[in-house]
Amino acid sequence: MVKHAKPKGFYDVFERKSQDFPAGETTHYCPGCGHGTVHKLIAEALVDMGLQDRTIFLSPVGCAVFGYYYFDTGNIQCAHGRAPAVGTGVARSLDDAVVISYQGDGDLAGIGTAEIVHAANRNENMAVFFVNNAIYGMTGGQMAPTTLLGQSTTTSPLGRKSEREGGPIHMAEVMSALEGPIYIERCTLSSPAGVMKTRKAVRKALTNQSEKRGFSFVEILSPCPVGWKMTPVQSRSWMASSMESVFPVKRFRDEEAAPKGNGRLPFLDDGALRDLVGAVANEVPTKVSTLSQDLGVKIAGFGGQGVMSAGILLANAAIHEGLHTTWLPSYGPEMRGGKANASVVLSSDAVGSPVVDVPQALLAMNGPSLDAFENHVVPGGLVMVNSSLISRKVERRDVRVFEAPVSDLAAEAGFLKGANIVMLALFALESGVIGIQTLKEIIPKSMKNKDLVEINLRLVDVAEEFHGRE
Ligand SMILES: Cc1ncc(C[n+]2csc(CCOP(=O)(O)OP(=O)(O)O)c2C)c(N)n1
Ligand code: SF4
Repeated sequence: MVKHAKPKGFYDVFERKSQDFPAGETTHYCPGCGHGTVHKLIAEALVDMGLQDRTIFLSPVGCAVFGYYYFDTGNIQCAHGRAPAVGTGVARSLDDAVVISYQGDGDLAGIGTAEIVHAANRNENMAVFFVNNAIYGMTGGQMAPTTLLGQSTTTSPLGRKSEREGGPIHMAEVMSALEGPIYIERCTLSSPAGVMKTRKAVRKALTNQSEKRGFSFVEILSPCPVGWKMTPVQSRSWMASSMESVFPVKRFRDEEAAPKGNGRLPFLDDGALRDLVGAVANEVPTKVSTLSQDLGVKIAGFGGQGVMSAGILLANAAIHEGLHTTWLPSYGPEMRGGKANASVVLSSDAVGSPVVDVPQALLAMNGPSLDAFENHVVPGGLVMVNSSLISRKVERRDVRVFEAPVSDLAAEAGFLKGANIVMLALFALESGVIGIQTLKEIIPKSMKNKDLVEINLRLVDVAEEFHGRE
């Protein structure tokens, strides 16, 4: 008896799947579907090649959306068509990762066309397995970019016609028009021989990926018996008789000489990043602060109030104190005078996400900012209010409120534009998150316009005096 074992690249029991389906030992794919075959080829190869622990498998939107139910690897389920963008981020931040972008034809050649073209053009370090079944399987058999001329689908019931729907897109050929990719091959699952060739192509792409040679693209013609309304056997014959003449099975490119090692440049190495951030980041931290939890700060106002530069100063001050930090600007659609806010995260450890949806502290420079973010502040958080421009009171009873007429204080000192500095200095004093002395040290180093250093330092003194009086 021949016993076909499940590759160790899969989980023994598909526990996640069993939440939705009764059996946890089989996949959700229809009988005769090519996804199962391609999954198996990948899972076996990962184990045989010792790559499982390094692999990040990117599943698409499409029938393979639940790839993470099955592959016992790192997994990320990506938004429709966006796996190459996610893969770019993974490949560029984890040097050792084996990045697999697994995509259907709707995902890769429809909604994600731009993503795949640009990732390929940049020769990103990833292996792309493009499962071309000439139809949108998951959503019930609509026409895909790769649907053949004459093929009827639920949205091309009369058969695809080039004058009406355009012709099928040949993605391996599109890839071949780009200089980036190092390996491009089209394979087919129509016969056992085709499956064996696909097996080789999968391994070749994974070898390239494990050696960090660059971008590999394997298009796999794959049956969708259910979407095609055929039996599994009929679907194989149709692939051989129809699909393969439209999509010739061949190797388009194999740059065996592509250098090993991570040929891609990092976006910024540490040194360049430090230069960009400015002199501040090149300094040894003055003290090493610790925070018991990540602190999200939202500084909000209208364009021109300096909320972005206040955010940068806060981030620089945090770096100066040995903390990790991120700064994320958000602008309204207007060029000037629109809404603007800066999200700053301070942490004792690497920051997971720069997004601040639920701030621990809100620095509201004007009324609309308080209106927009008051309710987002965590209970027990701090709300700092520019009472020069905000006449209403904070309605929340579960937050700490500190009001200060920061615009008036800045104007009285002769520099209205420095209201942001007064606000930031008051935040430092009120929260204790960064030292006021740190702020004073950072201002001369961070400000490009040296003429403004003196007045901004005076504004910190103004804030100290005000805080002392309160
Ligand atoms: C942004 C977005 N648009 C559309 C959809 C609906 N949708 C889900 S899967 C799919 C097509 C999948 O087809 P394909 O990539 O060929 O994969 P298959 O299911 O055939 O394996 C579409 C259009 C979606 N989920 N999200
Ligand atoms: S609909 Fe088609 S692609 Fe989706 S699981 Fe079924 S056979 Fe496979």
